Amino acid sequence: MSVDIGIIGLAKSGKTTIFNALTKGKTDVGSSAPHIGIVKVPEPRLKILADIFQPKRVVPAETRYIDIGATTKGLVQDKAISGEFLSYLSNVDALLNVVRAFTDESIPHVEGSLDVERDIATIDLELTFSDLAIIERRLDRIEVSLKGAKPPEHQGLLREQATLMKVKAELEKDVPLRELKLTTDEARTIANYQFLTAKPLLIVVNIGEEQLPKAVSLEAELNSRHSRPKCRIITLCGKLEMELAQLDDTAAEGFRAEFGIKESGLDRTIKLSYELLGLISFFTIVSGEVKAWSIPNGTNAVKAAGKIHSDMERGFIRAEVISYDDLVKCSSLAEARKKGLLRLEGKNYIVQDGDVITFLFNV
Ligand SMILES: Nc1nc2c(ncn2[C@@H]2O[C@H](COP(=O)(O)OP(=O)(O)OP(=O)(O)O)[C@@H](O)[C@H]2O)c(=O)[nH]1
Ligand SMILES: [Mg+2]
Repeated sequence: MSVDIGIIGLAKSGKTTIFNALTKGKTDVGSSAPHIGIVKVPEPRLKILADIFQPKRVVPAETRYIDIGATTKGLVQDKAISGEFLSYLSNVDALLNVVRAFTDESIPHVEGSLDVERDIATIDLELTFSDLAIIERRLDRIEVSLKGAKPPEHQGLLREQATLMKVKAELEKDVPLRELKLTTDEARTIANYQFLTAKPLLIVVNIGEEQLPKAVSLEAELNSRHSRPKCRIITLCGKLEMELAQLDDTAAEGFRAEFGIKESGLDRTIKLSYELLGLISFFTIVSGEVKAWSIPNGTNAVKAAGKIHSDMERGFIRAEVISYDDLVKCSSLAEARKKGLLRLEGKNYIVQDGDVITFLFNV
């Protein structure tokens, strides 16, 4: 299963531009159908491993970005996100809200003026409305079901009702679900609904080229105001990043230096989404291929094997593991083996970021 990130935002905030930059794509800006693009997760350790192993192929981990092409007008229907967009959004793992900060007389802002804080709040409110609408519908249905329910079912319905009432009260106080501390039981109930305010949120403030010199201080200021759980904020210039994404790496590096941009805005966005989702990387080196894989922090070895192939999960025997740092120090697996740095781990071993793993399995 891939990691999916849904791009949202007000009309003409630069969603498709940033989608193109991230995916190095050439989708027409202005076109509105949902677009799906694959992004390779930047991973400097892959290059070092490739230098050591000289593989035939290097395969980075991937994240999917989905530009659902919705605007506020399309998004809000009876104060709730309409069905078609909601079906895309409820399946993503995180949301990326593009907020316009660039000025351009020829592209009127939907709200008539530029106001980053207002636009962030508008989208937050939309997500909240969407969740509240789902909760209200479900509460109505529970009310009806309770009338005819037998005791065991009755209990379950009452528990669900209590959980939904609790989160509804929080949403009404403008607290997104991602910030709530829930019991395991409550969290399980909530997970079934795939609420939008429960998803980690990355806010991308899309600045104009003329604002680039102030980008760092602007970002620090925004961060101080928006440092909330499971939420990150970043500034980047969508238009410039989209242009740079079409160049080769060396040329792009040169332009970045000219603009005083230290690190690619896209690499930062991808890394932040990764962090926000609590993802880590492990590596495999098999038949001439060095590959990186993404898994949620806390995944055990057998589940990690399943990420590669369901057969490997089913027939899992053992995992032979070495940390990236140890491997780099030894500069070959044979040398690491001699030094006793390769460990044999079982199903329940919790995979660590940077582990290099060989899975042993039955088919
Ligand atoms: N000057 C400037 N223009 C930008 C920037 N980002 C996007 N634009 C322009 O703003 C317009 C809208 O950009 P899109 O990427 O299509 O925005 P969108 O949010 O996908 O728009 P809709 O899908 O129609 O809601 C286009 O003409 C872009 O070229 C930027 O950083 N600077
Ligand atoms: Mg668009």
